[in-house]
Amino acid sequence: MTAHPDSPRPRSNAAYERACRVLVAGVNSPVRAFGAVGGTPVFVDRAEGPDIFDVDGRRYVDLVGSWGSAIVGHAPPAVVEAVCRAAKSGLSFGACCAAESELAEIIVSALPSMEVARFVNSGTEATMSAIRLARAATGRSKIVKFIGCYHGHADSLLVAAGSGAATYGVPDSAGVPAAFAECTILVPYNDFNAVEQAMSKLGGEVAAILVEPIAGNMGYVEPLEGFLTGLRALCDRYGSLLIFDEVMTGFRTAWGGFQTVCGVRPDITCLGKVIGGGMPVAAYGARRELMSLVSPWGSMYQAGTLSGNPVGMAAGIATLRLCQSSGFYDELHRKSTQLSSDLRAAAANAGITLQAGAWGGLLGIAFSERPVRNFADAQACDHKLYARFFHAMLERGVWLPPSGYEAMFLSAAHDDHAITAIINAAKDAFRSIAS
Ligand code: KE4
Repeated sequence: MTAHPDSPRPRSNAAYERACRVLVAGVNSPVRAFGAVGGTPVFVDRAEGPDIFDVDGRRYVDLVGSWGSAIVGHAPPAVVEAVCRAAKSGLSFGACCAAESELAEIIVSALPSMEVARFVNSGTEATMSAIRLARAATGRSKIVKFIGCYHGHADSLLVAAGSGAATYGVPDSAGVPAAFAECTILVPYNDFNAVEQAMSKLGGEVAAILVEPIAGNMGYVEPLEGFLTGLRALCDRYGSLLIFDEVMTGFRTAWGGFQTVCGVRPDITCLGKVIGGGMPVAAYGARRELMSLVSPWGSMYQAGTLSGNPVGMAAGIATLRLCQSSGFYDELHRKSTQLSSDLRAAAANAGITLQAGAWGGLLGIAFSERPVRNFADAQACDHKLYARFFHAMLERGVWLPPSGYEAMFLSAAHDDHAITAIINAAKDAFRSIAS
């Protein structure tokens, strides 16, 4: 049975009609509108552990996890309790509080490349600030970015972006001045020769190379052997800074981030999602000498009303404390690699070739005959088949990302029962879309 994208969810449909009267496309972030998979967005009532429940009372095993924030599952009691306790003492002070230092101490202790951090409220703010810092530190204006990587919606980064923009087939966003795009050099992900050529021409003008160490916004794309170390060497050769955007991979692929796995030390790291545990918390950071340029220590201005607010800090501290439990990431990695392997096998049994990969709690699939190495490969995947698979899984109680350009997110709450449910649904869903 391939479910009709609009299978009866009367309360969701009514909620969506209401939302469309006052919110752009009824959503507060484009990917949620189901534009890439068709059908009407499903409205969530609540979430708990590995599960999400819609307003029509249906239950789903969730593989979006608030796009990575919910790494210990939804509404984890220890985190909810910490948030409630913090909230009772005030929601935001606009002044210093010890919780900011406590969360920063956990983060910098996990990342050898980071001595000093600055909290912001979104991944977009983190990458935007990191780029400004690189420009302030080098006095240069150009940034090298990889086609298909998504770093939030700062103007200079919405040039051949991945994620939402790519999903809508609009790699360049309206409203981005040409002058901004001219400061951004675009090269294909995993194409070291292309980066080397770009740097040989413009390296002296490049403030930073910005990269997702595992790309999670054109599906799931791992760096080829030597790619990240090569970027490090190029930055050293031309005096540019290396920025790792670990908003998605940070504290998800490993304690600290993928930099602790690949052994490449970036100059600046951007974090988000997991470090807020679902609350709007993100950060950027670097060695002290670089961060000394940030206001009010230095002349690079960056600020934020709600940055470091006590409730977000409490959520982040409680979440990271749970991530520090023994074997946390080994178990996540075991489950996600097993799941990606089982998905590949289930697809093959239905005569479908599926690419699938995983690292830590991050995984992804692609309907493609060959491995996905860059954005062109990602675009060549069968996104229509992904859309059918999305709805077939939704009808079988599994909530996948509503776009083939997204990655999937496993949590510590996804126990064997939840993973078995995913695989059983997938076996049936692959058969239904293959017919
Ligand atoms: P936010 O501004 O959405 O907090 O973070 C932007 C960002 C930065 N860097 C990376 C590597 C990211 O993946 C993101 C945001 N991720 C998307 C998921 N592909 C968020 C989902 C959405 O846009 O609704």
